[in-house]
Amino acid sequence: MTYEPAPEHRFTFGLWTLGNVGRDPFGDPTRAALDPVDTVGLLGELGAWGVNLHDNDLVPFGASAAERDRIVKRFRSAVDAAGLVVPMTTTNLFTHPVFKDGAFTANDPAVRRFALQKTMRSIDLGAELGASTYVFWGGREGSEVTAAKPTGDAYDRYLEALNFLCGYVRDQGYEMRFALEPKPNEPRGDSFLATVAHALTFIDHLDHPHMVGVNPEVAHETMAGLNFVHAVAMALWAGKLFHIDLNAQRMSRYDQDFRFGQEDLKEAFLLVRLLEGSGYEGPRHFDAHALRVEDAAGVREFARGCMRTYLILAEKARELDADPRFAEALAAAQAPALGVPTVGAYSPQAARELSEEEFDLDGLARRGAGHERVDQLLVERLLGVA
Ligand code: DIG
Ligand code: MN
Ligand code: MN
Repeated sequence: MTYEPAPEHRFTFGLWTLGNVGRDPFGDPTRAALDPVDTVGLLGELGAWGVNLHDNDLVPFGASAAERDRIVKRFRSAVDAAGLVVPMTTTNLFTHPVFKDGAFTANDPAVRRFALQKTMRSIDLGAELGASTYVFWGGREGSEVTAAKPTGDAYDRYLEALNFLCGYVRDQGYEMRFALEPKPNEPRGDSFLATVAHALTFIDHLDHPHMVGVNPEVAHETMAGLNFVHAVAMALWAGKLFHIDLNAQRMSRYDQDFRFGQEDLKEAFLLVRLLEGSGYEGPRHFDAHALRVEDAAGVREFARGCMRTYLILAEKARELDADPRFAEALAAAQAPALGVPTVGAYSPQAARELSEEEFDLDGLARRGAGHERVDQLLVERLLGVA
């Protein structure tokens, strides 16, 4: 296999990823900004399927309607010329100082109303570009002083905003679903939708929960010290994996947004194996950027690396699952038995039978679980010695 990315792999990048200029909290940009049209051309060359964007990645904040239309028309033709699609768009509700205390959860109602207005316009842009998924990352939706932002009220305002915007999409007749992107903190001290679990709970309270899913990001659950594969598996189990942000991250550090596979390779492998085996047909979106130390050539290397690593890991997952020794090890670990119902639906008879059942507890306690062999075979596959 050549590991050459192609559109059928559904790899996407945001304009902000290849266009990352290398700024960090302690340093100025190390790279020139990229014209979105150039980014689109580069993605087409590299074999990506699509390109994503925040409204202001393309249309500068405060641009006139005429300027906005000119920019969008130019972008649209570049996307078409490169043979790409725009599967996802989102709103920048975090850069402008007006959002310093939040957007949908700003204490000031005028800021909240402006955030909704900006998002409606950005949703219109997404629909115009053909996006079927609209992401909400609440970068500023959080607090540093808990007492200054009553948390229950914040959830009420967040819910009100999402309900209003679901109503807007339905009213406009847009074929669009929303994906909430959790993150535990940064830039705010603590974010309101911190993890996939927070987001799934929140979705249940919406007027139209079927319209809303999640966009889990590797770095974000990892920052919180959580198992990202579990988070994605729960989103799939709930039928709510509408999108995914792939990158790499070391635990308990600020969001690093590293190249996919740059850190925990086993977790990246297990994630690719889960996605490829789950029937998930959405974009494989790399919300990541080249290291600040890189130049334009390094940015290309970064983008190629994200996609190549994904394809290599997908091949290794297929090889592992085709290896009879692995199937044998899984059987010895009773992995297939976890897929068998324990008792099935409740009935008085089932309860009676269960209460009369006897167990060989010592025998059960003595039984080895066989997990070491499962993991060693996986590790040896990854190390290329299988
Ligand atoms: C950060 O991880 C966020 C923003 O880049 C964007 O709103 C979203 C889309 O993937 N991810
Ligand atoms: Mn991130
Ligand atoms: Mn993201």
